[in-house]
Amino acid sequence: MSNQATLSRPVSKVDPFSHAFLHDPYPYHEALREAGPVVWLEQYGIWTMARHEQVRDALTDFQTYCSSAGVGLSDFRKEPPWRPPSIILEADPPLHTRTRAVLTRILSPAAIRVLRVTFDREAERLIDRLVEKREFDGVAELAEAYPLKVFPDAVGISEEGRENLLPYGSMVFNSFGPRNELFNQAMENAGPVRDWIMSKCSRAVLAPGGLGMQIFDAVDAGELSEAEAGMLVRSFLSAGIDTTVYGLGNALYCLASHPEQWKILRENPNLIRGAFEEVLRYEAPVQTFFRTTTRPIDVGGVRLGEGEKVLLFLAAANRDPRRWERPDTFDVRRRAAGHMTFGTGIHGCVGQAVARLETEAILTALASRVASLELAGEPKRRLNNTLRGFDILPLRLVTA
Ligand code: OVV
Repeated sequence: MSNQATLSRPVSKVDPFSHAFLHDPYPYHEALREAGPVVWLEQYGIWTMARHEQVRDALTDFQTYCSSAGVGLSDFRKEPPWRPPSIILEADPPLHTRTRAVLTRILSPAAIRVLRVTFDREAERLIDRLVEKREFDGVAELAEAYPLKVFPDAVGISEEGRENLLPYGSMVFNSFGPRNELFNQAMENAGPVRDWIMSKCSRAVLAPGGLGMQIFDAVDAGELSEAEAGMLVRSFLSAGIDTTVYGLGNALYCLASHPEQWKILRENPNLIRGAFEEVLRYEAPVQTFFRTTTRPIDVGGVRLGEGEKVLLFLAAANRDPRRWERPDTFDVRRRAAGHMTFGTGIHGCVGQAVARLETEAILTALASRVASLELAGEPKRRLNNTLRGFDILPLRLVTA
């Protein structure tokens, strides 16, 4: 006979990867938060956490909630991963500690200050062009165009073939979900896309001085093997593009659809940094990550077993009324620090300063030139098993 906790565990029939959920997740988030501190998803036979306290606690307890069994639905101990696991994202200490130290150094505040010069100049150039154009697609012409220029340049990869970067990101982030239609679509051209990515990860093809070559410098210093360095370049190319594309797109959407908030930013450009944090809280470009339990654990009176998958709803934690006042209000003056979109703990986003740099560069260039930022048509969503954002975002810029 099952024990009391098992009998009383909260359950839900929702599919967090269905089109209905991905189109408008917020009512489902609320239902999952209200169902309990941890909820059993019958459809997948996994747990989920949607409250801020439990999501944060799980992310902080890397010994109980491990990453080495994969941070998607698939359990690497039960089925082979679709690609060799990331040696930072899908790793636990001590491997994670060693690889993380290298990327933390390469993405340090001093390194970001060096990047800022180029990132600001490229943002100004692009915004000048778009201001002249007046109407354009905020996804293809801005949210994609800018990260696809500045980040691969910073890593130091060739111009040729960069059109493979977004399809690869789509593969990576859809693969954290179930083998559904979104996954299958993303994987349609997987072979050539994966081969191109891997061909860009070796010492021989990376520009001297770039973020990629700096990883290989750590080989010479005895911190990594040559193969590990290539795998960390792969991590840059996996994690560094789509995340910022969706984040920048969501920032443009939030500001275009809240004109009073855009006005506040124009009048107080010092609020731009906090405004991006609010975008990340309110429309999280990364909605979820999984962990796997390494031992039985009690969560708010509910017993989880060992080796169980737990879906952490970062985006639901970001709107938990237990943590936030007026959680469903987009407010650029809010103190949004504490949102879970970059995660937290030892796996907290190592590239978050690059993400902030990119968005601040674009929003600063916009705020100094543009009086109004308007939707010029109906935005269209691009669904993804992990990411939330747009396929098309018609925008109109009116100069000051
Ligand atoms: C944070 C993140 C997302 C996707 C891929 C990776 C990391 C990676 O390390 O490959």
